Parts: sequence; structure tokens; C-alpha cells
Amino acid sequence: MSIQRPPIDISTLLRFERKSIAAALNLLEDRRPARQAQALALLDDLTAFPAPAHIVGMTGPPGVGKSSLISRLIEIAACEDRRLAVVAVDPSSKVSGGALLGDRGRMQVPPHAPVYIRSFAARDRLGGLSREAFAAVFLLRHLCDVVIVETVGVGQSETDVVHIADTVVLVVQPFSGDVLQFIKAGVMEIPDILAVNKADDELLARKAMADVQAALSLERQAWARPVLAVSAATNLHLEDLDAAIRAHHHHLVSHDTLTPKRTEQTLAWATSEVLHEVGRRGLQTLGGPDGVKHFWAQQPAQWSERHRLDALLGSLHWHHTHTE
Ligand SMILES: Nc1nc2c(ncn2[C@@H]2O[C@H](COP(=O)(O)OP(=O)(O)OP(=O)(O)O)[C@@H](O)[C@H]2O)c(=O)[nH]1
Ligand SMILES: [Mg+2]
Repeated sequence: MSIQRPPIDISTLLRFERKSIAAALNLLEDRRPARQAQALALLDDLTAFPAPAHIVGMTGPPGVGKSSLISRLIEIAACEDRRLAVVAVDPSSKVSGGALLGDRGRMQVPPHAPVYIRSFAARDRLGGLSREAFAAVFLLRHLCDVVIVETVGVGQSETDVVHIADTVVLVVQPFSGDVLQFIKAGVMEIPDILAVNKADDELLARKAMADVQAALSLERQAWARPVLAVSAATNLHLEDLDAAIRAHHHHLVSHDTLTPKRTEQTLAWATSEVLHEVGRRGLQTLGGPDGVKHFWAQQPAQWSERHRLDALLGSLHWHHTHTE
């Protein structure tokens, strides 16, 4: 069977041409089988190119200022001509297929800056990441220096973003008890950086830091992650936030942990997709997470993650219909 080549010229994507990026992301969201095949072929073609982007997850409760902070980070990146893309997951819309403009309205982009912003509908009411959003990140990481993924996260719904982000920034509000809630939910190991936003002046920032540090002292494990009190409104300590994000990336690269981390994340993502599709018993028939790992390793080297996942889920359905 011959797959029609993707109607998108990769060189235009690599040049960061907006029209072309938009067309590529539309293709990823198109459910028609012929278009899906083209989308997989496009992602496969891209795997031959380096994926230099640092993938940053920005997560936190609704309204803490994630989008506002991203706007500021965009400005900082634009000054240095860094290419940046934002994948924003909109939890208010569960219906897939439509890009939403809400976040774009809140994020200001300097004219001519190499920035691309796209919203995706959430997978569930908790703001989970859809397969399309994952595919978008898989694509964008070949084209950018930084890909920021904004997700609303409360407690357990955090987990999707850790399957895709190299660095997770948890954004909270001062004096909100957010950190305590995260500790209680057992998800405080997720963030690499903690940003307490809306700390609009130095006095507030000091108090906010003390408040969060007090909550963190309840944690048993050693705490080496940076905690920053910032303000998207008054531009307080935003360069520090940008520096902390880049320092974490540097840490991963210099310790040779970025590549193994991504491999582990991809397998965790595939395993969660299997769970989503066929449940715990289905995963067991496959041999559990080790079975996923084994299947993954056997796929053709030039196949993208998205393609491997399709093959994996396809094999499950085959298994189902032939064993029930
Ligand atoms: N005072 C103050 N207000 C802020 C700051 N950052 C954001 N806000 C305000 O907080 C509100 C929410 O900001 P957003 O950036 O939309 O927050 P968000 O976390 O992206 O919100 P959702 O995507 O809806 O979860 C807006 O009214 C912002 O103007 C800040 O540093 N200080
Ligand atoms: Mg937002």
C-alpha cells in the first residue's frame, strides 16, 4: 500500500513558516483515515531531523497566571530570537477538533517574533492532554528552541504533562494553600521548578516564599528544586524564572539524562494510552509496561512515537477481536 506523501514541505516547517506549521497541525488533528496516514508519514519524515527543542510544561490550578507568565517568557525568548511554540490545553472544551482562541487572546506576541501558539481541547474535564496535543509537541520540537505546554493541573491530573515535558514548572498563587494540596495529593515530586505568581512586589514575594517554604518543610524528601516568587503583572523575577528553566535543561543535558528521560516518558505515555484504551486487564494481556517496551523496540527505527503508538493500539484491537 502506498501512502500519499504529506502535502506539506518539510523545509517550510524547518524554516518556521507559520502557514505551514498551521497546516501540519491541522493535518495531525484530521481524523479522516487518508489524512491520518499522511500525518503519520509527516511525523516519520521529521524523525530524521534533530529535535533540539526544550519542552517546558507550565501547569497549575486555573487562573494562577500560567498564560500571563508564558507571555512574558515569550518576550524574553523573542529578544534573543529563540523560536518558541506554545501548546495550550483548554480544559473548558472537551470536544476535540477545534483550536480555541481563549489563550491566544491572553498571550501577547511581539510582531515578527518567531512564535507559534496553538490551543487544543482537553482530553477530559481535568485538562488531560489529547493524542493530538502530544503529536503537536512531537512535531514542534523539531522546529523550535522551546516548546511550552500549558495545562491546567489540579492534583492527579498533573500526570499527563510529565509524559511530554523535560522541565515541569508548577505555578501557584500566594497564600492559596495550593502547595499543601499538591503535597496531600502526592504529586509534589512532579515539578522541577515552583513559581509562585502574583507576588507583585518584593514584600509580597518574600511573604509568599516564606509561606511556600513552610508548606514544603512538611515534605520528607530533600528539596533541591528552585522556588521563585514572580509576577507576570509587574515583571518581577521573570528573568530568574527563565534562567531557572534553562538551568534545568542544561542540567539534564550535561548529566546525559535528557535522552533516557524522554525514552522513559514516551513509554509511560504509551502505557497510559493502552490503559486508556483497554484498561488494566488489556495492559496485562500485553505483558504490562515491559510488554509495551518490548513492542516499542521492535518497531522500525524510522517510525515516530505517534506511529508506534498506532501500531501498538492496532495490535491490541487485533488481539481483542481474535481472542474474545
Ligand atoms: N496581580 C496579578 N495578576 C495576575 C498576574 N498574572 C496573571 N494575573 C491575572 O490573573 C488572571 C488569570 O491569568 P491567566 O494568565 O489567564 O491565568 P491562567 O493560569 O493561564 O488561567 P487558565 O488558563 O484559565 O487556567 C488574569 O486576570 C491576569 O491578569 C500577576 O502576576 N499579578
Ligand atoms: Mg491559561
